[in-house]
Amino acid sequence: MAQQSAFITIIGRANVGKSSLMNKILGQKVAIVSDKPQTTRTRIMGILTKEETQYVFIDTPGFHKPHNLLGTNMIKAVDSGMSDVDAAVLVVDACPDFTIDEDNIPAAELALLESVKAKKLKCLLVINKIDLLTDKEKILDIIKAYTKYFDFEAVVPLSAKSGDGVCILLKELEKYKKPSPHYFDASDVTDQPEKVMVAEMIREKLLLTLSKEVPHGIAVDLEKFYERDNAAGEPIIEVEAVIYCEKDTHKGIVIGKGGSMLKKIGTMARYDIEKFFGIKASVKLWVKVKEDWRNRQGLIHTFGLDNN
Ligand SMILES: Nc1nc2c(ncn2[C@@H]2O[C@H](COP(=O)(O)OP(=O)(O)OP(=O)(O)O)[C@@H](O)[C@H]2O)c(=O)[nH]1
Ligand SMILES: [Mg+2]
Repeated sequence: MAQQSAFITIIGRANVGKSSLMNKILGQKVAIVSDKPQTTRTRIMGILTKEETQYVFIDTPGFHKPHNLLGTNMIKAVDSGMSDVDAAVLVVDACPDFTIDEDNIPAAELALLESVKAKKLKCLLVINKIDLLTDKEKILDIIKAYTKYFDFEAVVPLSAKSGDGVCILLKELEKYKKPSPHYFDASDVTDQPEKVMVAEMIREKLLLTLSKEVPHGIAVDLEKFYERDNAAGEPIIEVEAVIYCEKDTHKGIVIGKGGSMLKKIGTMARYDIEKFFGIKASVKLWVKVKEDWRNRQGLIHTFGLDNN
């Protein structure tokens, strides 16, 4: 059989579970996940090759009204993530902290659907987090509310957490494959370089550990990332990273009392890095301040956050 491929973009508000869904589909974590909004900052590809068919998923930042230049870059990444794709998947939360009805759909989702219409994209609706729904009847109300605004190709309620319903989505996505050579090797799972993935693993720990506005103003830059043999002749990955934050007060919080917070973040990140590469790792972290970096395009570029 000739090779086929399908490019599918995953769009939605922040925190609805777009990255969780992509990771579940791939069976591997390629995009970081957290309970804080705006976790994903760039377009991230996830690749699933099943014999002659290659699916390329594009995980995008949560759609929101930007408050700084980084946010503007993120919205550009959403827009370009919707270009040259075979279909879009709009992910919505089955259990938001407000009641969904036809007159109460978040503005961000309506704006995304307008973009989908303007680009004449085919779009599927995924209602995520159904594991949190005690009354499954609510799914019908959600479907009614969203289908008022768009003629979706399919509606799939699922749980990216448990995996319930994910295979139904994959079955639906089969419709969008087209004869085409594969763009990636069958063994590839993402387009992200290993160095970026390691920086992201560290940022994920910062997101999980810190609160309020501190984690949002953080960027992680890998200064060193290499493999060497230790004294016993075993391979070890050496990671040296700088955590940039926006204020001196934030720097103090990231370091913690006697360096306790930084140590905790380093240990958590080392665990993930060792699991991912299957060998030992050493993680050294520094914290520096770059005031208002989220409004400085040069720094946004240095941190690799303008891939749109
Ligand atoms: N209970 C439950 N939680 C979920 C599910 N999917 C995602 N979550 C949680 O929802 C939160 C947000 O998940 P993400 O995958 O980071 O969401 P996102 O849409 O990629 O968010 P941004 O990158 O900020 O736009 C995390 O705490 C996830 O663990 C689900 O199916 N059920
Ligand atoms: Mg995400």
